[in-house]
Amino acid sequence: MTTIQLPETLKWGAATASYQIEGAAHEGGRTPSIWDVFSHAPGNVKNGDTGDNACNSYHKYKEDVNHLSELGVDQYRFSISWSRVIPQGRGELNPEGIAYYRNLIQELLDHGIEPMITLYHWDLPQILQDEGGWEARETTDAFLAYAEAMFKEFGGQVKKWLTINEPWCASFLSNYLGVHAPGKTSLQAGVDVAHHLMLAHGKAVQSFRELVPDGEIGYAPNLGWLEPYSPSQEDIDACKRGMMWQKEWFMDPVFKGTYPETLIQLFAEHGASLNVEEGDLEIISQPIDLMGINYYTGSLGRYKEDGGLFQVEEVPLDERRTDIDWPIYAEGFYKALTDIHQTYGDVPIYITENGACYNHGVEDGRVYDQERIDYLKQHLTSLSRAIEAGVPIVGYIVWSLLDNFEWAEGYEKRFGIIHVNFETFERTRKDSYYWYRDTVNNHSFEV
Ligand code: IFM
Repeated sequence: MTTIQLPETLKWGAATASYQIEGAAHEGGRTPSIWDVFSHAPGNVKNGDTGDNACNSYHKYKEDVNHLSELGVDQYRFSISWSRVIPQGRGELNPEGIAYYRNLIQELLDHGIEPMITLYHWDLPQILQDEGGWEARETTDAFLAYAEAMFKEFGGQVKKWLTINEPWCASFLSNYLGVHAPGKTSLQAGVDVAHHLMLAHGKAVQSFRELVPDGEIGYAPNLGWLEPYSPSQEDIDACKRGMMWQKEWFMDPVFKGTYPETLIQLFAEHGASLNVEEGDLEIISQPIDLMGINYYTGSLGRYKEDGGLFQVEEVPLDERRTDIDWPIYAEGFYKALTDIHQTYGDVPIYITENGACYNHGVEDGRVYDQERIDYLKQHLTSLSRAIEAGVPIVGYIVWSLLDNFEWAEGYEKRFGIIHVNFETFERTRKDSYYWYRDTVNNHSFEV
């Protein structure tokens, strides 16, 4: 047995997102988001699942905060449903929506848990989608107004903020690959949405400085790791191109004020142009206070002539995969973190998401999810090595507190450390909940 010791100063947390847990889709003055419309259209989500009820956290938030409190975490990362607080997308605030988040925040603070708010975790009000959604530049101003309203409402109590969750998913996965809402399949739409999300991020950061001067703000891109299949230059270059789509495309504009030329050209070869107006990159490259990283998986990458846009195919490292079929690659977590540090410097890093999908059910009141514990141990070991290597990691936030609506996969895929019965909404703490509680309390675990 070896003890993995993590710094006493490391902040621990658990994360969720509004559409995935709240339910109450038609209550409290909320209007539909793009995910309501997308999930209700046949064929988009497995088993026809929707987020109408999700975990019913809208009504059960006090119970959820109690689970967090007994878990012993320092922070809870949740997102605000834009269409719950501003039902028309722009303009008037909805007092019931505001009250819901105000109560949640107060409940957290009363239990000594620091709230961390994500402004955009993919649930754009449908009313704005009908006006062009993120493909329209005007949506960045609607987002700015929404962000400013939230800073004014909650900035007095909430000091940690994230603008956009996983901009790659909200742009390319949703508008080019068509897997997520709004389900488009146009590369041009993907490129436009990606740029507008980053512009919206920059505008919100600018305004945050005035409205919450004592707060900290960042964003939370997702990152996988591609390890070259062989030392051949072809495989190395293919991996670089593949990584660039998630890494440089979404990080260079923030940290360097540029987009990677290689991808601009590649997109152009496939008929999509990057439309940047004067001043956009200055806005996007506002200094941020914290960098969120969402890491789940990695693979070997091999050059393939007909391997899609980037001519790379993913080759799994071995047979180990989670129940969502994602290869497990904890070494890639270490490599991704040290690589980000080397490329972008000393910005404080939060792991804003890391976790595993295993679909265990409840047996005699217990959930035996040793596989999730193993996954977390492997990834926290990599995290500890990255900290030792000098990467300024300040927090680790597990995904997720609760089993929830896993987007296009519906309710079958379970990421929670707490099991949720989606008919009764009963919560059952999994073995991983107790393991995480001990790890959080001791700042260490055994391997
Ligand atoms: O459930 C999602 C989350 O909303 C964003 N990051 C990845 C998670 C697992 O797929």
